[in-house]
Amino acid sequence: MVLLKAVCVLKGTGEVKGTVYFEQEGDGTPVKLTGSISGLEPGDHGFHVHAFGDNTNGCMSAGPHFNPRDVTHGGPKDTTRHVGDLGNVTAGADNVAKIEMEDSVLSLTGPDSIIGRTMVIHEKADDLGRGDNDEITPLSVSTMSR
Ligand SMILES: [Cu+2]
Ligand SMILES: [Zn+2]
Repeated sequence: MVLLKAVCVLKGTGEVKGTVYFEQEGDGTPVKLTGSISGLEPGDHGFHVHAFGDNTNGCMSAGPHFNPRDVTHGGPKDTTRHVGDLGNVTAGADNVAKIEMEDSVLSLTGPDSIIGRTMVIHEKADDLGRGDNDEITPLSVSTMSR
């Protein structure tokens, strides 16, 4: 099986920047995400894949969360969630969020592929569908590539 790889270089407003690497052993296997994002306020920040690769105008052009099955928003561990729902990343006192997660819903291949879509890191935390904070200010929107 060929190891699939992708990378997203995040360049945000102000100081926010980072790199996220994606690896997957093939269709139907979990995707490993590693990397880090710096320049963040300490605390939780919403982290999603949005539907379109157009990052020219923030979430206006990147569209809603990538949601090929047309279901409701959730957290990464919920059975009902958008494919693009990765929940939150947490920045420490050094303003850096280390990314080390595995996700079995999104993919680098097939109908749930996130390649060519947009990764968004938000100013505020994602309430994972349990509250009413809907779309939150993006700090960085960057297109994923192989
Ligand atoms: Cu988002
Ligand atoms: Zn969502």
